[in-house]
Amino acid sequence: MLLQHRTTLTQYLIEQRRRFPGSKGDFNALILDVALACKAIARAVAMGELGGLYGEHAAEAGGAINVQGETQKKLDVLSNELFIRMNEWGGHLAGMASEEMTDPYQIPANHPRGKYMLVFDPLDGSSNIDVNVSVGSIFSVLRAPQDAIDSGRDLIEKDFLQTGATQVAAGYALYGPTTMLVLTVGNGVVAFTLDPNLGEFMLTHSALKVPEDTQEFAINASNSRFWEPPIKRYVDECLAGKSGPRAKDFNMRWIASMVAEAHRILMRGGVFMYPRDNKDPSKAGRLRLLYEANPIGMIMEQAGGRASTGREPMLSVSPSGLHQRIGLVFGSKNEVERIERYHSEPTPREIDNPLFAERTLFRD
Ligand code: AFP
Repeated sequence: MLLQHRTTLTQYLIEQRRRFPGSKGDFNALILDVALACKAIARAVAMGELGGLYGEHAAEAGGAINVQGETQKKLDVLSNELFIRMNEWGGHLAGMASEEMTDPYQIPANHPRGKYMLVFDPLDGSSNIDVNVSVGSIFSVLRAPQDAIDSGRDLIEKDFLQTGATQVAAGYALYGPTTMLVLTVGNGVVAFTLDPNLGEFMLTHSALKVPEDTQEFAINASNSRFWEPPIKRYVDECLAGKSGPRAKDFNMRWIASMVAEAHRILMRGGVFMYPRDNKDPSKAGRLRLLYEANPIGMIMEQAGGRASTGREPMLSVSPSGLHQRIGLVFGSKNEVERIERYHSEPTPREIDNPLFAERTLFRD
């Protein structure tokens, strides 16, 4: 690969920064620190069993030395530590929040504090680690409240409870056959592929757009008995294919690693559903709003797709808690809008009239 024909992540960020002449470069430096954390996680994931970093068994791996020179840790805990270590010292953050930490992470007193907040799921899909299926990291950048920026005070949960529409940037790293970084800074969606020889993220996809239509849906069908009627109606119509109301056949995918699903949808369209269901009525969904649904939602909307709870746009949801769960539907705009429409209209009662049964000339 000839470097002179490629744009690096650093170059892309500097070119984007020129839109804001007054900016000091803090934001760019933050994104580069996040990218470094993702590169370190990519190396740890790539080591797999050789690094003794696999999921539940890590503790019994005999305490082998991990990539940080510390006692062995589960990979998702190590990924969290990498995000913290790479981002706490730069002076760009007022604080952080992570799926792996109950409370907000306060920037240590020996480091300066900045104006952004970093919210992340350091390793999403980690139940796939031991079976070598793609996993990812998801991150969201918010602006800290002005009083926190002015005073340098510790952050509290409430500071993070901003709607997804206020995100300054969002992205994910995908640890797959290649390591990729997908990013939006509010001006469309771009993707970088890690050149392992240079250790640089190189721009490989600019102006990514989610196709507005699709014939591919993703949902964990084993939960179908718990779905609400609008989701059941949508999936049944997809399964009915050409002979049903959609008059076209659909394909189904379920990787159980949302970052991999999101990337497939970003590249070729599709619709992802992890809806609120009645499997566990105490849970408003499986996925988390602040560090999964909102960042993926910003990426999808910036790429011309759509992200929704099924009933309202994801990015307008007012968060009620740092680890709030929520039902999530995202992907091709026309499909997500159809699902929202099904949630807003009465579900046609089950039509079991024989007149509507499958017609056949051949007796059983
Ligand atoms: P893990 O991080 O626990 O593997 O969960 C992954 C995830 O949050 C998301 O990435 C998947 O889309 C979803 O859960 C898979 O859920 P099911 O295991 O219920 O299919």
